[in-house]
Amino acid sequence: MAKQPSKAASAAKKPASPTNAAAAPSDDPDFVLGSLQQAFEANKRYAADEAEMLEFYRQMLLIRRFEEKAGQLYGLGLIGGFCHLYIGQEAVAIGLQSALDNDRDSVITGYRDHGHMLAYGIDPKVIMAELTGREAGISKGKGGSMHMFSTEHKFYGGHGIVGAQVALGGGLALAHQYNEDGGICLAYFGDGAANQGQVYETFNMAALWNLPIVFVVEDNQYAMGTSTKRSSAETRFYRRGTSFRIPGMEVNGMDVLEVRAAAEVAFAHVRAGKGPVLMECNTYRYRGHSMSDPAKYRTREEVQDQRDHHDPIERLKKTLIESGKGEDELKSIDKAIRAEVAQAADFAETSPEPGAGELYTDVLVGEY
Ligand SMILES: Cc1ncc(C[n+]2csc(CCOP(=O)(O)OP(=O)(O)O)c2C)c(N)n1
Ligand SMILES: [Mg+2]
Repeated sequence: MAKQPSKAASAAKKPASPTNAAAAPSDDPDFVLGSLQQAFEANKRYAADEAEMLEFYRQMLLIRRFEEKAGQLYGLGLIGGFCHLYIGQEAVAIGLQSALDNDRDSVITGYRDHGHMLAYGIDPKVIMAELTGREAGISKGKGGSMHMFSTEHKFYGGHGIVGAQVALGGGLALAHQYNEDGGICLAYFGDGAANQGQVYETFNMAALWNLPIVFVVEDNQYAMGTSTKRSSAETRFYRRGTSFRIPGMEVNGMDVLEVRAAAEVAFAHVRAGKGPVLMECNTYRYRGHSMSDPAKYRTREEVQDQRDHHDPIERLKKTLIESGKGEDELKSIDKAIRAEVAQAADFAETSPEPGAGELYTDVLVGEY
């Protein structure tokens, strides 16, 4: 039988689920790509109180100083393997993760993952010790920069295979739905990963099964040395869920209050059982793709322009000062963070390496 025009079937508006896969979600005539965007646009900057703003400021600054220090330790040869810094993108992780319910929600990301871990308030010492491959590291020094994990926090990595975390995130969301634990999954990926096939397989299943997941494209404008303009036919990534009937949101990822406002709208939608959301956060990485990137594909001026005119920490600082905070108080926050990061680096340099026996642990899961 030929496919019916969708309007004729408007009565069949049942959400699909793994156990109810026969209902056709495309029979819902009400899909509007920008439905959530409208709600978000109406209230685009989260009305944070002073304490919240200071906390966002402190958390973003912690990521910035931590990453600067990680860059130094890498230069000194204390961090092996790859190391991808998050400098410039801080507002994305903080704006989104500050809105999560850490008792039930899960997070998964790619290899640019230090900031997402710091956003939990995890002690910077154990994250830095992971970078230097020490026993005290959050993955006992065996994960390193790209493969950090904390099941305790429901943080599921840290993944080096571009785009793989999106499909795994779909699995996490399915587990939330199956276990009826009320949690949602936040799955981050890059503009480059957005061109991976498995991303769209996941979109399809997530929409079909109404999974509780927020897909976040951190569009930092480059995938290694390739700009989005050179690699992507559609650079407005929020539109890429359209054919799966996933509403899209377009967010300034350089403004933590804007990201947080978008998070409120997206999370409420997903938590209400209305299925996935695709959020594009427009951002910029100041450093190279990884520590070994000479960054010849862009000009110094381009980077400087972002630093001078779009920096997320400076933007929030301006808002704080306009609301009456003194520069001195903000400086003292920076001083305290620098001291905390210096201590984390000392710890990471001086704590012991894992014993040889660790080679045989965490390799296979036990019986279950
Ligand atoms: C499946 C796969 N293909 C290629 C690579 C090599 N690779 C590592 S990072 C990267 C670029 C990804 O860029 P993007 O998704 O924009 O994330 P960003 O690094 O900008 O955060 C590539 C191609 C890989 N790790 N995995
Ligand atoms: Mg990118």
